[in-house]
Amino acid sequence: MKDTFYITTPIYYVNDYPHIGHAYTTVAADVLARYHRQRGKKVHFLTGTDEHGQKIEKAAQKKGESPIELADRVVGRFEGLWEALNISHNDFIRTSQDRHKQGALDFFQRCLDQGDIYEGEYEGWYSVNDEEFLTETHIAELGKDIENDPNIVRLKESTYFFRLSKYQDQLLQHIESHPHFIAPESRKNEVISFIKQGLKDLSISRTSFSWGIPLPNNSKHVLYVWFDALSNYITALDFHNQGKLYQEFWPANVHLVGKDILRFHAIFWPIFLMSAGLPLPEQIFAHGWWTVEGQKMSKSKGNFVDPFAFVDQYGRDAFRYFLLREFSFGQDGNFAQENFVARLNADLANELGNLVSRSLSMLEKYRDGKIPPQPSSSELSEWIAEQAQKYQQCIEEKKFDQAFANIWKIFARANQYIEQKQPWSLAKDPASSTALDQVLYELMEVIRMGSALIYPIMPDLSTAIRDKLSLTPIECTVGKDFLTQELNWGLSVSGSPTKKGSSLFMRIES
Ligand code: ME8
Repeated sequence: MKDTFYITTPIYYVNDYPHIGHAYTTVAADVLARYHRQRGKKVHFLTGTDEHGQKIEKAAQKKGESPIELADRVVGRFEGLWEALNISHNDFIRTSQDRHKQGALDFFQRCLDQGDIYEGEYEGWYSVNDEEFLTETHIAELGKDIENDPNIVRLKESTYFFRLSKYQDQLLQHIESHPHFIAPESRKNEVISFIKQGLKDLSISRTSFSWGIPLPNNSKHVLYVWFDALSNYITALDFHNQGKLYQEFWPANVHLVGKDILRFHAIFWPIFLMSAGLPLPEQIFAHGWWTVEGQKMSKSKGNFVDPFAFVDQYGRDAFRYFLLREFSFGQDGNFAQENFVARLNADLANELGNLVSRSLSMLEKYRDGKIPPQPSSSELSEWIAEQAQKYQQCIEEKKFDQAFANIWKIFARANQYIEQKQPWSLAKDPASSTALDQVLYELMEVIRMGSALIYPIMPDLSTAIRDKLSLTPIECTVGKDFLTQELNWGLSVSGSPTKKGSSLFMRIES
């Protein structure tokens, strides 16, 4: 098994402030990064910002500042959000950095040397918002009104084209022979049918504005922003120097993206890589789209969900959990305040919060807060091991909602176990002392294992629970599968002190 894991998010445009959609992809990547670290892999987790192009230039002009001033200002907002959400990225790339510009040009040069780039003239439509060349069919598909859409412009400019068409068959073969290359399956089928309609050569340089990376062979041109942006996945690994990171981590294990930018990642990016003679990433996973209270988020509606506000009010772990638990990764979903509150109350306050607080209260009351002796057998251990196995399989397949549902089955079962065993009755009869020890020990084991299972999604909570059990936080050591170790039954040490402390979650009154 490969002992490294390289995961990326899209690099986000700096024309706007981050919202729930950006948080979604980045939290998902963080969960996978933490999960693999916890299992002993050497992880590299990259995120960053996409700062060049016409869209950014235009946004800066509107605000009366230079593009780099705009980028410098907005980038702090993204970095601040990742800190607020406890994102554990190893690197943050900005496409305005020299390391990126050098690497992007090396990448371009390789394709040029390969004979895949030729000079010509592009005449047609361009969406500044999506930084995308549009065909008439595409415009019709999107239902755009060219005449009245200020973001769609007519271009007629000299350009360098990339021979996409040359790689069409090779790409289809790659997709067929690597069944997990594009996921989920439904998205893969969309990409395949798009390719089969025939790929047109792609314009990869622009001349009608200047905010970009000038081409080495013709400085009147700047690199098309998507060629520039996609190359971040290797430039951040010190591709320019063929450095240690590049050697160690390329090809990526997974590029997480939203469905809006799948074509760029599943068609352009692999083809550029083929041309440059570089290996392709293992997987491109496209997740679905959030709407808010049933509506698309937009500036005109002013309905962006601000992640900072939710983190401030409900805590970062609760927000992280909600994002990935609410609907399956790959599908579209809707954000409704009411569902957010209901989810937090049911899963966090009632199921998990209650389990921890009543178990530790009973331990305090009946056993002076000390973990009882380990029983000779366990009623729950086998079943829990099965659920934990299912959880791991779901995480590996990026089925986050199901993964967490499996953990919550364990908590629900433990709560039922309390009802069934009635420790308060056992405590009344000295002859039931061993039976009571067993119940309390089993509960401590569930909570201990639970703290390891929830670590990737709720790292603070994991640490807080472990602290109550006098356990150190989850270890992430390369080469050591800490999760598997923690899932062994019987690691709670008899006589260890526990502390009930304050509640983990308070019910939210709507
Ligand atoms: O496209 N629901 O950047 P971007 C879910 N710079 N996810 C959403 C979302 C929503 N409503 N809105 C945004 C770009 N996202 C390019 C990428 S990569 C080489 C260059 C997330 O700032 C989702 O991941 O428009 C989507 O793909 C990404 O933000 C787009 O971010």
